[in-house]
Amino acid sequence: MIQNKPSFEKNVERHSLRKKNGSKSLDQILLFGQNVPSNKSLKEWVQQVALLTLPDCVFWCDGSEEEKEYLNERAVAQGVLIKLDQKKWPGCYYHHSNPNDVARVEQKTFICSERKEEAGPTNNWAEPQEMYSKLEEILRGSMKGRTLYVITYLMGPIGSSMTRVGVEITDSIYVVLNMRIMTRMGKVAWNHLGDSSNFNRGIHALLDCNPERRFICHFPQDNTIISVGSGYGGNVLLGKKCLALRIGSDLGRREGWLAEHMLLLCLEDPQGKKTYVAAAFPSSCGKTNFAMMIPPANFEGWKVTTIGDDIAWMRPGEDGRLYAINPEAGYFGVVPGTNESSNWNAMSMIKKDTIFTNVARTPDGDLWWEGKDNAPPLGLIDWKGDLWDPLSAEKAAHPNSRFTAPMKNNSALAEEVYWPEGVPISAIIFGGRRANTMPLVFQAFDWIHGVYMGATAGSEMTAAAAGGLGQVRRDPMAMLPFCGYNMGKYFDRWLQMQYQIKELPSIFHVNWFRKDDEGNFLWPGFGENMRVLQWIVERCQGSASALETPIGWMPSYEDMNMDGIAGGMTAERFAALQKIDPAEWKQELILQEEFFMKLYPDVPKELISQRELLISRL
Ligand code: SAT
Ligand code: MN
Repeated sequence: MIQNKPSFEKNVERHSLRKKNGSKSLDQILLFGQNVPSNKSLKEWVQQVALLTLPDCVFWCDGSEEEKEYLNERAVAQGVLIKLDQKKWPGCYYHHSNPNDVARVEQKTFICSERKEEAGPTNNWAEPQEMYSKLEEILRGSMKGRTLYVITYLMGPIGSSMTRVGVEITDSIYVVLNMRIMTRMGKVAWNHLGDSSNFNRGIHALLDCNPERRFICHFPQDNTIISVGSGYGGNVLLGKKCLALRIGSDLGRREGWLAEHMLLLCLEDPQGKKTYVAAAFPSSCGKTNFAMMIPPANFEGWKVTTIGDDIAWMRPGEDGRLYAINPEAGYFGVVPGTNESSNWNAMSMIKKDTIFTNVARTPDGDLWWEGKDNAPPLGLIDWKGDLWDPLSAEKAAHPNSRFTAPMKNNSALAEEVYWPEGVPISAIIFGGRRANTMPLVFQAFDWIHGVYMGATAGSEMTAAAAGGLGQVRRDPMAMLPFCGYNMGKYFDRWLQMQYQIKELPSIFHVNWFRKDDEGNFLWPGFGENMRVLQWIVERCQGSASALETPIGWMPSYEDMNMDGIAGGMTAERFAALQKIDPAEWKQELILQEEFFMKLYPDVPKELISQRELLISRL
């Protein structure tokens, strides 16, 4: 068991919990932790959950360094984490997940709003009381022999009026250590919460990790989340997709703001002028790489810094502009393909204090993944924990293997990430992974047209969600799996923004993934995406020109800075990248219509007429 007891384990407090009904065992709960917050509603709720789940002890996480050391040791002793070679990977740990539990499960994700129409046709809905009863049965006694951890955390910068408090109860030490990186956790959140009972209530129980008993349920009317049967990030780090997006979008609907699946970056031009950009891409389409981009060598004086890589909360500011914060404090990024040239910043960031999940490792504590700089070392152990055969077709690292790294280790971190009021957004970018149809870049004519572009965006499915790999599906604003209410109403919320904001951001669409007839990518991507960003920024500043086309404003070859681009770029190749193919657009419009039909009758009429206008222009 644990060799070195932390100082606070010596002064364990014994706390008596009297049971209301004569169910077995729990008379005493051990309270770990140097401090316990004084908040009465928080304590009462934790007690209720403990009486239901019957853990051996309750551990109140205070977020201290000492606690982190203790939990890491405890996780290693339990076999949940493997300590990596600390010379090569200081402060880094490794986790194998259950092979049946490696991605978000959208079929098992529910929005349990009071009425089915509130969840809308794109979400799974369940009647809230039925779901509560079912989950209560599943949770009953589920933490026997285990520790119940209480994670009090902030989504948002300290001192921000946008910041929300969440409390996640979990019996997974892996979740605690990840949440510690992904959020501002412990005392800082107790202080922010004070005596208020206004916090998101999240319960997570690992159970036996059985896909049959895996449910990720949201109760927006109660600001509550219950997730059982999974240990995978997106399903169990409840602050992230569950609170910051699904519950968050619903809060935004009621309160007049937007919770978005967007990265946030700051672009500084050689004159020192800063432009803030928000960009929505579906999971595993390169958001983290884009948010940490290093401009090509000849972009002297240009600087990109990261505010967020996954989630943005955006609200109208007093000056009439749209302000955004990143509610998170860390990155949960896809590992395969990360190397010094694809993402130098991420490579240096994940060298310390990082938790790796489902990459490949060696018995002596080194790591490897597909697309890392070096050849696989000998004796590699694959993501499932088996000796890897280099001749086999199996990947050594799971395609959705992840790093969890604190944002403070990102050498390109923008100071603005700590600003309580957030940053004013000038450009919003929508994108997806499309082998055809979608040009490299175009700009919306106006806000409504831009909302239509986002609402009809499609993308090929990736390994971040179980099933459907490679199929194109509509993924409006990259929010299909994350919108906590009726998608048609969500489009309305976007349209409403035009009345709340005086200086509306310009809206763009990008596609880094277009291919030629032989299946080769037409665009080099990664740092070269800076060329597209430059045009976008100059469009916002009114200094770049563009051609009017049926689908929007487009740069000509001359409008783009192609000096020194990797692999070269001829005018012909650029034309292929930007081509508007009538046959492909015909197909696209059919798919859009199918999607709108699915959302009927809640698609705003403005968007239907945008589609008609597009047809007539084409
Ligand atoms: O697994 S997560 O949902 O957190 C990441 C993603 O799919 O975007
Ligand atoms: Mn994401």
